[in-house]
Amino acid sequence: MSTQHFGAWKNKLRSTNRSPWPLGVEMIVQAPSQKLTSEFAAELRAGLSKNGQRELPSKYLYDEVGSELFEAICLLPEYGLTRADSRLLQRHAEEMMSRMPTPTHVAELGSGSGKKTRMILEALSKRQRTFYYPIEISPAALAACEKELGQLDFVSLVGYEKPYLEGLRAVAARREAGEHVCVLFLGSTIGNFDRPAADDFLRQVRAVLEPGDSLLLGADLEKDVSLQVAAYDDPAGVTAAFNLNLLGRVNRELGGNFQLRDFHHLALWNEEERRIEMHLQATRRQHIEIPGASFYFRMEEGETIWTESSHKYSPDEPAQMARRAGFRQIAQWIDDLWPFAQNLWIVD
Ligand code: AVJ
Repeated sequence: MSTQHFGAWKNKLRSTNRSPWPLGVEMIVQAPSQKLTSEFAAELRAGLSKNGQRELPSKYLYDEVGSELFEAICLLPEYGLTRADSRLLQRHAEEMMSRMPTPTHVAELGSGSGKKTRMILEALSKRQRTFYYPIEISPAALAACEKELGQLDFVSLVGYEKPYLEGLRAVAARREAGEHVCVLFLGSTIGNFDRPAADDFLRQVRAVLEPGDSLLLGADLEKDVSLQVAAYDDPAGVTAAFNLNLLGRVNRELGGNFQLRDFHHLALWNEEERRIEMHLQATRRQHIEIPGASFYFRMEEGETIWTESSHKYSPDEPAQMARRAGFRQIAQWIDDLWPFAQNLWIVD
């Protein structure tokens, strides 16, 4: 196609494109439900109107684009976390599942694409027919998981597009006498919670469970700070794109006017809290309008929006967290290449 033709074609399309964003975007982004949109708007208003540090909840990073960018992050050489998680499951899933009573069904908090879970389901299914309940608020991630694991013929998959605890309660409500539940919380997603909030969340998970049930918790461990920072600030800019896409999502779903080019991705190690923080820093003063959330504000040059925390743990920390939440840690496996732990907790 010659440049001239291309130009003419583009102009023709542009004149019929009445949406505020580039052509074609509507087709690739699923319209979220009314309820989810108003929750997004409410949480966005609450986070962005904070005095001092503005914030956006990290769970909103995972729309269709964000979920794909996260899959790409998992392939980056600097982000060893997912490979360590997978290696441990690969090596020890049999042993882990051999410790479960029969029958044990699997509920996974934040299924992601489902790739890691296959090893657990295969190990369990050697001795029983297994129900698998992925619980995931991202429809894109849930669909990917159903595609990856829905075909296993020894597994019945029932997905819940719900927040973690709501989904878990729905799973528990289905349980019949003598059936046990193993909750998977992999990939160090627990790290997105502040330490007190993690305790509180794990206690709420425990409250849904019964003796003989279990929780397999993946936790990324503290390591050399430069390695830790590089994992969240890769030179190819994939993590930056993942972070910036959150503003893109606000623009698409709530009609915001964030200029993504006027923000800079930051990954900082907070020594006191022992966590990586991702921020988006305004590189110039700007007026932000988000009509879908009826929210308007000004950002000063250098000001940041805090978008995610990824807490890092000492090797002993998971066992202490287990105790505080009413579990008992019965085993821990640590990867030998990338400090990361799988922690197996049971309810006595
Ligand atoms: C999926 C929440 C575990 O915190 O390491 C990756 C998300 N953020 N790179 C993490 C993430 C930036 C990831 N978790």
